[in-house]
Amino acid sequence: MSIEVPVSPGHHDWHFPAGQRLDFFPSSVPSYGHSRNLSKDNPALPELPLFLAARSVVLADPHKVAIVDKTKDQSFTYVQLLNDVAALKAQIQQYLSGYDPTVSSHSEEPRVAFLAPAGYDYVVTQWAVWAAGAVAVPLCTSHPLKELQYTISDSDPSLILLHPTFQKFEAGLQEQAGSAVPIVPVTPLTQSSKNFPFLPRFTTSFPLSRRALMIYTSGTTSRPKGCISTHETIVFQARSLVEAWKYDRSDHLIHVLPLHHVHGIINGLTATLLAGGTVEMYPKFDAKTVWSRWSQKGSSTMFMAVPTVYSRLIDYFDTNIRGTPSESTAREGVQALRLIVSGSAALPIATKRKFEEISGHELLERYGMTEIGMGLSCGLERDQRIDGSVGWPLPGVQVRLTEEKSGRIITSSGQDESGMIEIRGPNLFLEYFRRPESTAESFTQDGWFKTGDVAKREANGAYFILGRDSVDIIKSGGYKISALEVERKILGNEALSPLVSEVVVVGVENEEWGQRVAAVVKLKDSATTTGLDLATLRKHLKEDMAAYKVPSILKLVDSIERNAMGKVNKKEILKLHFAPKE
Ligand code: MLC
Ligand code: AMP
Repeated sequence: MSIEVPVSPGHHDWHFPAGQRLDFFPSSVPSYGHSRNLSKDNPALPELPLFLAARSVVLADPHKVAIVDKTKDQSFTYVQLLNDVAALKAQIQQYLSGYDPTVSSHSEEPRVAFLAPAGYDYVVTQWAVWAAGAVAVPLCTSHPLKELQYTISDSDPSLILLHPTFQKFEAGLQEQAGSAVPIVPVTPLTQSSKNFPFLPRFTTSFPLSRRALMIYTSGTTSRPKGCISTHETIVFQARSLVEAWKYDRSDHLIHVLPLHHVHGIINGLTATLLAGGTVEMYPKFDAKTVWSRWSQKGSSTMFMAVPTVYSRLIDYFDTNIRGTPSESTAREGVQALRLIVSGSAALPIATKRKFEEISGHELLERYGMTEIGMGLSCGLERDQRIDGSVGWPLPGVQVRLTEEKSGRIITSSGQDESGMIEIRGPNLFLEYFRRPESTAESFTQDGWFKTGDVAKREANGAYFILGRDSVDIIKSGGYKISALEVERKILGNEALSPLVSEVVVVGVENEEWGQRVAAVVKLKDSATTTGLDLATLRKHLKEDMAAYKVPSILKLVDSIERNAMGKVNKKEILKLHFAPKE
């Protein structure tokens, strides 16, 4: 069975009572629930804040574009978005046999996993899952089957929605999920040839304390955990950014980030749509495309990315634009943007400076995490952007530093001080899915989330990230990678395990990537003649894990140093094998 999302207005006949078209009555947009005695079966949307915000955009401007889908080369209005969401939500509900989010006796919301390319179909799917009161589990489009299968087995979904782009995974996902879990192809949506003149019906919302989103995140354990946020959390996170960075309806975001992490989902998609702006969505970052769009002065107002993306944009400019006739158009185009933000990893000051020389923009740096959304941010005003600093607590977010060993709270003394960052506020996630112990361990007794990041706070209250407490967490290109997971995958890989005796994975500092994943490998005696090269290691590992987690450095060694307890000191390994040459 397939979910048929209607693409022609003909399927939406019940949306078109004569004489009440939006075009003619923009200030009094009819909503079915109030204006007509229509069948109760008409798809309706719960009054979630995001949907209400979208409705108010439609009321103000029925033609307002929500999404520009660059793969389809089509634009989609807010009113079409709400209608498509309502239609898909109704169909999702049919699969969630009898689940009703308004009934509080449901202790666990059903999970709906979905795999869709970044674009309009992704947004409709995610919003429709939210409308159905289920937990959206966005799968990563660059994951190989085995990693998708892990996410499926761990998130235990009741339904999987699969975009045709990823049809090749259907059999493998079905095998993992079992025959009781339907895998339903979602028919891609197209821009309607006519307008959608009516808003869907709205009904009272279920409680916002219900679980809404599950994002897989790596930690100090070897397996990624599902981090669950509620509707309340998501809306709070997005509103806090809207307030701090002043998103509004005139904003147009060029969105190039993956949509299985908070940077892309919350900062990019949700906050912009909550503010009534337009999101121009690309399936993947490409420096040439971004420069070409920026060169069309005034066509976008915002851009958000990880430091590696800025490094790529600088390289592209230097190689292809600087000194050419298009240089001034490109510079003026980017200069006209309102806001350009960097985050998810430390922004090297050299990158910040080079980008500023080209664009005139001093990148706004902020700090966040899957479990907290965004916590700290430099200000919109130029004098609130400090080199190397991630700024001050965002609206509604509490931040404190504690002493690493004792847990003592470091009170502001008017002096520079450093410690572990702890966060509290409505921005915090609810739990790691079905991991009560990990959840409990990650909070202090008084409800502060222990981020594992170490920071310095200066006398003016600005925070500077100094690094992570654990060497087992690597950040490469903005992705968080567990060194332990990579080690386990190498030792467990069918082709590699006969060759590898011991392996240690570390993050090696790198200007472009932040860190690169490096594997220090001692081969088995039997394998010393065959050897192992980086290409072979990467080829085999890419079957088991996302390419971004796969080591890009391989160091073969005769022995791996251990202390008297048999433990590896990764800081020593880094010094020994990867210290910069004098
Ligand atoms: C890609 N590769 C990576 C990588 N990304 N390797 C290490 N680390 C990464 N992040 C691999 C590719 O698989 C490829 O391998 C090779 O590197 C070169 O690929 P590419 O095509 O040049 O790279 P590209 O696909 O363009 O990706 C680069 C990137 C991407 C920077 C655009 O990594 C990216 O989108 N990063 C953003 C991640 C993100 O959104 N993080 C936010 C997490 S939330 P091969 O072998 O095929 O050549 C969070 C909280 C917060 O952190 O604060 O925001
Ligand atoms: P993730 O778990 O993928 O959400 O990654 C969150 C982690 O990214 C944080 O715990 C930090 O270590 C890191 N991070 C996010 N933003 C910044 C930043 N601006 N500077 C340094 N590190 C950052």
